[in-house]
Amino acid sequence: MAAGATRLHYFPESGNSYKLALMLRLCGVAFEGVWTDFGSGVTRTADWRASVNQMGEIPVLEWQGRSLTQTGPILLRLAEAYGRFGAINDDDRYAILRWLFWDNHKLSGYMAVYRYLRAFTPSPDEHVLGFLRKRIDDCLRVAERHFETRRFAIGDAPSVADLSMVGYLLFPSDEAGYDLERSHPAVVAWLDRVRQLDGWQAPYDLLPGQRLRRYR
Ligand SMILES: N[C@@H](CCC(=O)N[C@@H](CS)C(=O)NCC(=O)O)C(=O)O
Repeated sequence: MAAGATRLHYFPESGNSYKLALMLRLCGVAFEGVWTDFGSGVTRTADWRASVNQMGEIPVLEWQGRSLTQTGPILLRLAEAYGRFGAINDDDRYAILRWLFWDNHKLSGYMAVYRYLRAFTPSPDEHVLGFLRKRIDDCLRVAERHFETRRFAIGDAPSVADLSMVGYLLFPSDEAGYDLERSHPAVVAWLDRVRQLDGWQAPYDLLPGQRLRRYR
């Protein structure tokens, strides 16, 4: 294995960071967290973009001497490297990619923006929140149907697709304001199965440090 510490650039509220932290934790890989002052806008500065991530996004994973961004391909790479939560055949590979793309575009994509605006900004536009909420409702409907008949995203075994899709659903429910217990029992049962994976930890336990100001 190439030299170099495993370091995760994160902020505690980042569900995308949680996806990688959870994967590393479940694979038994120790990592150093690099708390990033997202709230102050550091990821928007030209300096940070030039030196850490040209895309201006958290998370960034320093791993085996490389600097990696975008959780989807990172999760696939870690799965390959550690032999956990990956595909065992071409159909699985396709299924994992299918749900990773869906999650990035839809479930996590909308949930991340909605929760951030709702809980961590002082005066979010109610029309924007309403639009996002409708999109999330539809995503959760898709997930609910899916988990009525499956234990995990692509079948009986957990994969990186699950670790991506749970990214924003395991934070305290008052942040996004969804009472999934009441509205989405199959999603909750799936989240419980993920919680039971050996080594599982909740987001704020895995990603400690100074928090963003809460407005709601
Ligand atoms: N598709 C990216 C999403 C990363 C992302 O959107 N990260 C958020 C924080 S959790 C961010 O840095 N947003 C800044 C922005 O969109 O300007 C991934 O999977 O890594």
